[in-house]
Amino acid sequence: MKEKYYISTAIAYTSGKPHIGNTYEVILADAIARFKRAQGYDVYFQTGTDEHGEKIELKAKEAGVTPQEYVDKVAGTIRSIWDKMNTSYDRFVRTTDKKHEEEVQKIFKKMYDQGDIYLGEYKGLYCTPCESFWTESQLVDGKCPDCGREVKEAKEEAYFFKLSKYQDRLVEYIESHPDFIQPESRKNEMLNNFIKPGLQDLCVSRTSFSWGIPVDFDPKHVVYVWLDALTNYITNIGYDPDTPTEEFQKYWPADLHLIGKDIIRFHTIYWPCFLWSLGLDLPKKVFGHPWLLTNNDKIGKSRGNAIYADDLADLFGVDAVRYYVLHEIPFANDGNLTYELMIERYNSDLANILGNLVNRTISMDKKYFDGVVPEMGTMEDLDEDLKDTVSKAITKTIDAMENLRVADAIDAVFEIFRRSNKYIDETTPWTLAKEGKIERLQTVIYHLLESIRIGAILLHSFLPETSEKIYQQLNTDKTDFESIYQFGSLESGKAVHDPEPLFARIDKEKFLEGLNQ
Ligand code: ME8
Repeated sequence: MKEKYYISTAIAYTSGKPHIGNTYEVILADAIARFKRAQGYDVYFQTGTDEHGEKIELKAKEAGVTPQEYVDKVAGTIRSIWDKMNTSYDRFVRTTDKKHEEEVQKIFKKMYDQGDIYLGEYKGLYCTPCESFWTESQLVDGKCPDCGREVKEAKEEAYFFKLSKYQDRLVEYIESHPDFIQPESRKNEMLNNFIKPGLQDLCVSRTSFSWGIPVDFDPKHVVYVWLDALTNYITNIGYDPDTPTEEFQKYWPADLHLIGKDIIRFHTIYWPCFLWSLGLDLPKKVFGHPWLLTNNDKIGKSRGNAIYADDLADLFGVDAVRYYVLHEIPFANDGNLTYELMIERYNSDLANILGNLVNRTISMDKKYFDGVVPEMGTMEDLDEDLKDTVSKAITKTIDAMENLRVADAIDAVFEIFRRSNKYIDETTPWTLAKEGKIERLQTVIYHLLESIRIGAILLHSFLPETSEKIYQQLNTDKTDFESIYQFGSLESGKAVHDPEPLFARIDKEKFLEGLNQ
């Protein structure tokens, strides 16, 4: 029996086309999901769209279409971008799915019946874009602390969830489960800034607009969008308050909720309490990844500085975009994206270190051995050293992935390619050829080809298309993850295919000029 691994992303708002920051999250989840699959886990990877709320109702009105028409269109765009970026999700969920809506109504009723939800009146300051009520003291310069926009006074009859009831349990849980919130700094922020100062009961219904899931026993209310959205993690794997399915029993609790740093609060305060109210276990880990900035500025759909993944992919290729975002956003600090940086990384890492290595190696095998993969032969110190680098890189990559340090994992894989390039300089195959040291030349070429094969297998979760191209050029079937542990698995005697450049160098000046036209 394979061990299960349930990974989810946040579900994206269907208020507009997702920018490269939103898309980064799905690429990150995809890399983790692919890596786990390669390691033999039974992975379930869920993503999707968050489609209710006042903001979307307003957007639809502006566009002169019904909210459903509006979200259908945007959800389609979102899914097509996730697909274009080659993300291997198992299920794309939408909060307007009938089944989800029915389950949310049942969940709300269950919480009400057992006294965790009660009817009261809400007075507060409301930020429409964020769908959040704030107290005076939470505002920053009189504006919404999350997005910096105006808030408005709002008052309504509303249902409340008894968050306060769970405060002590939540503090105790977070303190006794140090891995629950990652990175660690976020855990302290949640405990000290939000939970310990006191949890107030949470308003979980709205009457001021109608684009939401109606409370079935009081239909002038719609369910608060965050209660609706958070439950996506269980309703879509077969949760039902009366009869949970086998799928649910198998996959819940989730192993990882991957979300951005701005919504950790919802996932580590509201969500645990909702789950406890339903008598369910908490997800094992919530990882609030840092943000991607463009030109060191926050990306905002309305700020006019949004860069989109599909546009970048058209310019640089899908894998180059995946490489950039996965590599440039470290574990706990924001990353930055500009066209200049993207071109620099592309040229230095993808074209030079990886592309050239593969190209040079395959070409040398063609030139010296008609493309036939030679025997490994007798190893010398330099070969042992290369093999050792490969084996250390494998361990480093796996450790980094275990700790969700994806940028470090990519660096570890690239150590193989860097070392291989150095190995070419050290062994100078062209001199061996000139001096007729054919056996030595065979060993060297074999070591290069084999290091590339192992590197490509490790790279597969991050740059799947590129890895496939490398497998194709090496003409090997030895691409299973287990085979990375057997240095020497590449089949001697078979012929490689023609070398094809993986990443053509970009002329920065010309490229930027072209962009500005
Ligand atoms: O928050 N860099 O949806 P969303 C990296 N519907 N990640 C970013 C980012 C950036 N610049 N900007 C946003 C929502 N994100 C809710 C989630 S889950 C039950 C409901 C991340 O479309 C953001 O943190 O605004 C979130 O995890 C995801 O993109 C979708 O954001």
